[in-house]
Amino acid sequence: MHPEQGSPYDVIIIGAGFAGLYGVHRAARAGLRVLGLEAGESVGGTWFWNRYPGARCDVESVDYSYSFDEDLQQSWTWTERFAAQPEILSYIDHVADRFDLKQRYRFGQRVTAAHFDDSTSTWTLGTEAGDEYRSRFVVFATGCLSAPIKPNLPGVETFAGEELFTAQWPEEGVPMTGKRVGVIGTGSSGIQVSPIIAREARELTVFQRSPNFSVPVPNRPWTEADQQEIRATYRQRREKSYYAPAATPHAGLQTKAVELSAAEREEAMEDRWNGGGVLFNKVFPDQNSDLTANEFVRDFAVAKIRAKIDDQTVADDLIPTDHPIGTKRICTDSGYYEMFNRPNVSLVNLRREAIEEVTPTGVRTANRFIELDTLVYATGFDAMTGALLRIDIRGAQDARLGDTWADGPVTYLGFGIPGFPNMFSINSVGTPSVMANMVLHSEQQLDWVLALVEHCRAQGIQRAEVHAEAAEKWTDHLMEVAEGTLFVKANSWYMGANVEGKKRVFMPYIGGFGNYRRYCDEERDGGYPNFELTA
Ligand code: N01
Repeated sequence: MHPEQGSPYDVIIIGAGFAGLYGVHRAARAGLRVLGLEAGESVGGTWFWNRYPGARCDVESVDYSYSFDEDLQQSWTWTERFAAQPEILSYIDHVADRFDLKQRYRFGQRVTAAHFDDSTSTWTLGTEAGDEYRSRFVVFATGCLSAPIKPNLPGVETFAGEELFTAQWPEEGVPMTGKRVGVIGTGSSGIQVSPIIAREARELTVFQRSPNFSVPVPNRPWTEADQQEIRATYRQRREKSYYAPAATPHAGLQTKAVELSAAEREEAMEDRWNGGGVLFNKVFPDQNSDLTANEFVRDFAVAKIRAKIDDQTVADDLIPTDHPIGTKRICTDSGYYEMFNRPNVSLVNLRREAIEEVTPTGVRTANRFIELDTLVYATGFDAMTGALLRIDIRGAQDARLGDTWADGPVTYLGFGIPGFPNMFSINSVGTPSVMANMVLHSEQQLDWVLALVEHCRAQGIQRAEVHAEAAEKWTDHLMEVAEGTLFVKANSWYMGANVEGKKRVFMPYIGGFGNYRRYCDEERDGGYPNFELTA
């Protein structure tokens, strides 16, 4: 290790995505001695890594952007209703330059170890490059979906063709013309990338283990009139979002599906389907808790999907039957189902014919051998806990986070973990995060954590640690809220079900961003009653 000289930082923030970047800005503005560490070579986080063609956000661009600076908000112009990855990345880059944040970061520094020193109440962080940094507080803004998984298929290392990951797509892009391409995985990433590949490739084979529901993204350029309207009403838009269930200004219907007439339900679903993005998951207030309400939504979606596909036997394979609609993340696509009408695209249903092995030249299933030049893995992430647990994190008395969380993750409001003083995790287990607009969520998270850091500095507090009972209570509450919904019925990544051996617990807080925010406000305004603050 090469320890950095000098006194420890007040706070080190790991990650240069939406959360980390805002945190570094917010901390610097508060006069804290702050350092950012980032594994990538530049800013962007999720949007730095996930450069696959077709990557696009499912929250409207004007909402999925920072609100902390009115000049920034008024001066940036989003070109499309749902922004694509290059535009989001250039926005993040613009923010980093505008607030001069890159100079506060060390890039290419993947943190591999974080150890707390009981005697000095400081953290020492070690990186893959062999460098070492010390800080009073550490903030893990390491992302919810940032630890990609490569499936453990027989022969997977032998493939001699081109191997690509949606989560680590080459910056320079990859030509697909004339190639025989296989895509493994039909979650949001696979569903977005496949139609683009299909347009170029000689042949595309989609390997599907579980189908997902997808809603078409009704993208369009913002017009000049839209731009003016957005600028004039931005503040109100944000005010509506700050305590809204999903941190966007869109409120769902208040009337339960079961209390509406068939015609009213149909109209509401048509409206939300056309609205696109993740909104279709929130047509009715009882849709995610009542199976009858959920069935209305499901039947509507199934009819829409069937209408797009010529061959109804292919449609049978593409329509999920194993989970209530929305209990796995609803995907958003541009021509996914229609793609299966193309002569160069075929679907392999792995439930009927599992992959037996990957060979140097292709994939062998139970029924056939498919020759491939390129194999794309869109196989998901060790969500929410993966990025933290891939780091050797040791808290007070050398306790390992992996051991502490062996029976499932325990946090208080997502931020605090008992036994891990002066450490905060952001957008973590126990927060609405993935269920909400991540950008406003990230602002809320960093505002809260850095207010606590500032409080500690002002009061001469050297050690802040959450009480174990508070974390247990919050974790129980989290599960209790989830158990009142249909979400616990699906084998989703929300439940940790996509990772072998991972404890099955519902990880996000499903009680809504506004409610969650009120809990956080109460803790802060009450002087942090659930934290042990030691001078
Ligand atoms: O990952 P996923 P993702 N053999 O876990 C399959 C966000 N996001 O990267 O379901 C064969 O959803 C796996 O099959 P199964 C969004 O929150 C948003 O697509 O485990 N298949 C599944 O089909 C999203 O939910 C956007 O049976 C294997 C797929 O791989 C989250 O990120 C865009 C396999 C993984 O799907 C994750 O999405 C992209 C194996 N061994 C991402 N292992 C937007 O639109 C795994 N699979 C904003």
